[in-house]
Amino acid sequence: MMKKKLLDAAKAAKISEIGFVSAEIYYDLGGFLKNKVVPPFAENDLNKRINPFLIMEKAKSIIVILSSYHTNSNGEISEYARGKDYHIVLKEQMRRLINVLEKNGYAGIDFCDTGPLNERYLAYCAGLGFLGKNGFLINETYGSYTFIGYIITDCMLEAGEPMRKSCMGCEKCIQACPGGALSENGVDAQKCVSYLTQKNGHLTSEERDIIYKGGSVWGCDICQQVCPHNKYAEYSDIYAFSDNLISYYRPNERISGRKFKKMYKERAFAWRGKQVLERNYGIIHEKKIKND
Ligand code: B12
Ligand code: SF4
Ligand code: SF4
Repeated sequence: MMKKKLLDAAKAAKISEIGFVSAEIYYDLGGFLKNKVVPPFAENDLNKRINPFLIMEKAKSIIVILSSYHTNSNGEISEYARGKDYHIVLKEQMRRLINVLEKNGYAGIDFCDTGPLNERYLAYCAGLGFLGKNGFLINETYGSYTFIGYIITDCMLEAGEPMRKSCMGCEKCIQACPGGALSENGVDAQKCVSYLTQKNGHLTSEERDIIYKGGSVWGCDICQQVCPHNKYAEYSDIYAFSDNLISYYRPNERISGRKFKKMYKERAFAWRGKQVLERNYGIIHEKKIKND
């Protein structure tokens, strides 16, 4: 009954996929994470990363959503950041599910990207996809071009089944990665273009070189572009991700840092500010400029 209502609301909100996980302490994830370096932007406290009861004491289930952002576009801004900021979009989508929960006397707390639990793990457990050697949760319809969000709720919902399969294992992603960030151990964030284009402060010459090789002013899509599982990935039908795209950024001296923030306040590429973006632009275009 509740599931049907949630599935209907998810369809109306254009959520690409929805799944369910039981709320428990995820000891298997804990064992996996304890041997990994905590990457920048991730929660440091291992207990918080595996325990949903620290967020909602009476949690029974977790609703996991995928929202596809793939479009037929090219550019120097990574695909995930070309449309409206995904934090805003998924929050709005999840609000519609929380309304259904609340109308029926239940509570829901939503997260996308910034919460402590590991989102790829939750999506995997919910049966929404399998894991790639590039680190991604790969969905059979939308490939890896999806954002993940989750709602912790006190409503009991029957959990899904993990797919228990993994990617084709061709290793094209490992070979193509410009920073050599991918290995059997997963992603080394310190060598990942995506992280380096978001890093502020000083960059070493090696780090600048990795950004140059990546050729992107923000984020990186290379390990997704080469993946055979993305060959037939469906395009997004979520208007916020398919329309009004910004795929290139050019430095503009006439725009102040404050104006930049205002202009791009709903864009995920703008959170580090104008200087970082223009630094990246300089790095990827510097050789071209020198040769002109
Ligand atoms: C920190 C972070 C980063 C860091 C570090 C990336 C990394 N791979 O660790 C940086 C800045 C580099 C980054 C980059 C990107 N990120 Co990021 N990032 C995160 C964040 C906030 C935490 C990730 C984390 O804890 N990493 C630690 C490692 C160990 O975990 P993991 O790779 O997330 O997932 C592992 C576990 O889930 C485990 N696992 C999965 N299933 C199972 C099952 C069992 C039984 C076990 C034991 C383990 C297990 O295997 C996974 C792969 O190693 C998450 C949001 C979140 N809270 O989860 C988003 C997230 C992973 N990022 C996302 C995206 C979109 C990106 C970029 C594509 C952005 C871009 N285009 O530039 C790149 C992709 C780089 C890559 N190849 O992974 C999406 C991924 C969506 C998807 N379909 O997979 C997420 C989920 C955000 C979101 N809400 O959608 N990111
Ligand atoms: S996002 Fe780019 S740099 Fe990071 S692991 Fe993938 S290919 Fe390598
Ligand atoms: S490129 Fe190959 S090895 Fe990498 S995730 Fe895709 S199928 Fe797996």
